[in-house]
Amino acid sequence: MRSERANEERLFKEKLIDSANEITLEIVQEKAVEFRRLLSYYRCALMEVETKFRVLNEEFSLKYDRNPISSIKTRIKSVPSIIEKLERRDLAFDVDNIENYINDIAGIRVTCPFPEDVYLLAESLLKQDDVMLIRKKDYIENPKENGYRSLHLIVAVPIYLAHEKRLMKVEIQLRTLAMDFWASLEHQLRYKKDFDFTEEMAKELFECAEQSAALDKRMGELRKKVMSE
Ligand code: 0O2
Repeated sequence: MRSERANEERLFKEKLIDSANEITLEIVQEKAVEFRRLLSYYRCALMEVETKFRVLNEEFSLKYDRNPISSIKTRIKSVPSIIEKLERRDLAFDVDNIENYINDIAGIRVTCPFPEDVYLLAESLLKQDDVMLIRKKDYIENPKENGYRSLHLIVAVPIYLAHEKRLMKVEIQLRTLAMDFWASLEHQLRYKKDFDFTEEMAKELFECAEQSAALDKRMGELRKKVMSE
């Protein structure tokens, strides 16, 4: 049942994106200047947050002689995805709507070797007095039904322009290498075009997520032993 619904949702999403492509040019041209300016603010916010993580990585590598960050990826949501999300919420394509109602225009994904690193980084970032937490979803403590794990934070950070300071929202996804491996492959498999994802396959993926979480736990325990030597 669940996989049927997922397929229906996928088809619906593809249709929406197709129709969005047709109207994208027209809409974006009409609001090109303000829209491009807004996206540039989000890019600045991503630079700010990425730097904060790089600074933390530097500090922890000096202090503990190892890096809590394996990789950092940033992305700005694509125009068709922005339009799709607005349409899903019955909102017009408008910079105010985008800023007020869409939290993941700017996204940053940080992967870490161990689950402890995820929480250490999140805690250190949220302690900073220019980082405001808007929403937190802990899919590590409470994994999604399909097995997905990650710590999601929506934060607002200031960007300093020539004549003003603006608060911009950024979605942060923190996860271990194992969680990232699972999520990347799950995404590839689930959204493969013209393919019916069966219930059996969903079960198999869920079991892979459980095994991957068990591996994270074992590696974490091993790390503790090594560090206490
Ligand atoms: P993309 O291209 O990665 O950005 P909201 O954004 O608040 O409206 P929601 O559902 O509350 O929507 O957000 P949530 O649960 O915090 O998750 C959003 C993002 O997390 C997704 O973004 C994915 O990147 C990731 N994610 C969530 N669930 C899954 C999952 O089951 N599998 C995988 N592989 N990734 C997941 P987008 O918008 O889907 O796409």
